[in-house]
Amino acid sequence: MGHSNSTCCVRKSKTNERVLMLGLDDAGKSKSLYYMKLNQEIKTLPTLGFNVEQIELDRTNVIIWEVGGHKKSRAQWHHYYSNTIGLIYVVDSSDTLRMEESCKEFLAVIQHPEMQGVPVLILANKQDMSSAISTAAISDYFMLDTTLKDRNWFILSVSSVSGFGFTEALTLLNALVTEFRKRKSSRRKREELTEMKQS
Ligand SMILES: Nc1nc2c(ncn2[C@@H]2O[C@H](COP(=O)(O)OP(=O)(O)OP(=O)(O)O)[C@@H](O)[C@H]2O)c(=O)[nH]1
Ligand SMILES: [Mg+2]
Repeated sequence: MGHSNSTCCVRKSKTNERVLMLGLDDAGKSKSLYYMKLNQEIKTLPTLGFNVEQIELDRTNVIIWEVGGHKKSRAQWHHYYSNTIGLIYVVDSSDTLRMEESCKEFLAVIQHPEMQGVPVLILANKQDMSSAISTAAISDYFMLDTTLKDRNWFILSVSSVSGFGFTEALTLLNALVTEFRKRKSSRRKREELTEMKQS
């Protein structure tokens, strides 16, 4: 009898972390979310409000919030920013007419004080379409090397019709949120230490 102090059998439970999925209407956010969750293509309707799904990654359970991308919904995006550990920004790679609009919305999100330093995974979606532009072209358009220089980020070609790219998307998301969580926790420890020294 008695309480075992051994740590060999203690499994750390996974934490639940919030990831935000944004992008213009019709970019393919819902279809991407459910490809990540179910590993299959599903039919979607425009998102009124939000969809929320839990996905189990290697180290973390992420709760992905997909918020509708129509103009009216975009005004609500900021309500979802707090405690976000990762941003998935979905771009319709074939919608060159709205690339500037997408870029403008993207900049507004990443420059918001609550989104400072949050890692970003950009899904260059609809790569199955012949009119799709490349990740390099999107990176140039969004000037990612400059706009995201304060954080970790990746841009990835995907198609939420064929499923191309989603295995890698989950691996990258896992790496991004794990790294960010570690940095957040060591920053918190440093702050606690400073507070203790000052008191
Ligand atoms: N060809 C192609 N069509 C796609 C792809 N992803 C999404 N679509 C289509 O694009 C349309 C919009 O997809 P959704 O996933 O609903 O878009 P959304 O970004 O969630 O849109 P909102 O919720 O309204 O903001 C649907 O007709 C999808 O079938 C893709 O990778 N390839
Ligand atoms: Mg949607």
